[in-house]
Amino acid sequence: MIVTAEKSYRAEIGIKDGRIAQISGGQVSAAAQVLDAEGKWILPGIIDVHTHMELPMELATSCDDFTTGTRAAACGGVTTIIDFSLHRKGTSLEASLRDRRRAADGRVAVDYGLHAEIVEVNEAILDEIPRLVRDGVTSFKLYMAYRRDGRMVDDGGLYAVLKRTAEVSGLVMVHAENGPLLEHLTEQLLMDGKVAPIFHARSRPHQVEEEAVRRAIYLSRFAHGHLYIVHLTTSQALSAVQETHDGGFPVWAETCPQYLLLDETVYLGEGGGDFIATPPLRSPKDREALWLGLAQGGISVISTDHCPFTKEQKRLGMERFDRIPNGLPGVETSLPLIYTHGVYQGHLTANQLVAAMSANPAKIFGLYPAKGALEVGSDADLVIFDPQVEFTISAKALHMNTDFSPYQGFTCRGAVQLTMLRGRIIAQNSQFCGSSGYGQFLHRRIFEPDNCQFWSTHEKASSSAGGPAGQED
Ligand code: DUC
Ligand code: ZN
Repeated sequence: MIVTAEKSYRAEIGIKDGRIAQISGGQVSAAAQVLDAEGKWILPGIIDVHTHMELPMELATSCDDFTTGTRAAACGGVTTIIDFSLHRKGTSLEASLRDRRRAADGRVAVDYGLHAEIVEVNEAILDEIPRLVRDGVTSFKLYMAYRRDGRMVDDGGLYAVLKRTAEVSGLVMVHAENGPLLEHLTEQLLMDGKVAPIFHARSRPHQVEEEAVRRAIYLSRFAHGHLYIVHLTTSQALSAVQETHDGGFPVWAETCPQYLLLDETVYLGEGGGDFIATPPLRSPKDREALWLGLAQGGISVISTDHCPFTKEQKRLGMERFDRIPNGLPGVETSLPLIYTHGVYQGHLTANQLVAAMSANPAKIFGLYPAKGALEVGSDADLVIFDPQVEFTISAKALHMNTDFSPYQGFTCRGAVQLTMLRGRIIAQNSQFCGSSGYGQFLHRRIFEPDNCQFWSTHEKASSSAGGPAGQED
């Protein structure tokens, strides 16, 4: 069963020279090797557009490097990641991209792209934007928080980048949290001796996110910009996005498995600090709103914000919630988790899963239809997925370079059986069998907003949205 963003149907796929050469109702012509996928689904490879391999933070560096992280990605059905350059004040965007490519090239097991991070805005930086877009780096990431780390940009800087980027058909991604507000709330909590992990959530209540999302949208409208909100987590912020769509202005939003599956009560349990991520985990009500947002099209993408730390690394900051390295592992587990909790439990159709995890990211980030599609001419990036298999997540059995999984003990229905990248099998039955360095850097095309207004074609979600069988047409 071939499952794309548009439809599910039975067919055979023929692959030649790393690309899909044929899709037919009957047997494909003379093949050197035949893979039997009877009873299984074939999905386009998952595209995770938000990962942080080897990201240095105040007390620790995220513990997957480009080698381990992309091997784990392959085992999880991910064939493309988009990570970030690490921009520092006083340096050029181009230099930071060069450095990051040096860290990744020759080590990545899946194809990859880079978003250009911008932590300082001036004329020289703005002048780099058109050059980068021309060279295939078409998306730029800005932070409205993280002042202490020197990453926060102010509203003037955000406006300027939105404007310049839209002029050359690029896309601006924002981490939308009000930095000064959350710093104030954090100080107040610390002064009151409130240092436990749950206060991470209290220091960043939904107002911190909603205000920043609304402000970013406001600035984007003023600048005629192209805005993509990373890791959206609350019903209030989602309403801001939906109101903007209803008003006829486009804005794109992603969420992540942790915000769909977990809630803030984990901060109260033993090892609560291990779950610290930014934004924080939210309420069960928010989780429901996010699933609905995905089904109705307000949220276009599921990425992971993969940023793993070991338990030992997390413990480095354990005495104070704001010191704990923030981030969660996720690149390897996203597909089975979203299948189980999204499709099998009826929040999404199988086609909506493929849209959010493969086709939409490919369209938004300039990779479609080479990636994100199963069409003649597309790269043969695909997953053979067995929707019947059950397994229980255990950090020990995963390939990510951490001893912690936020989903430890979760039972999944549906497993990745095989991952193929440009015609080559890179993982099979949870074993990596690709090679580091086979992954290629992707020069991406410009952003085309008219091809990405997914919410306008979405049907309103109904109780029949999902189900184990998916949608066959
Ligand atoms: N959030 C995280 O949890 N980790 C890395 C960066 C981010 O924004
Ligand atoms: Zn992130």
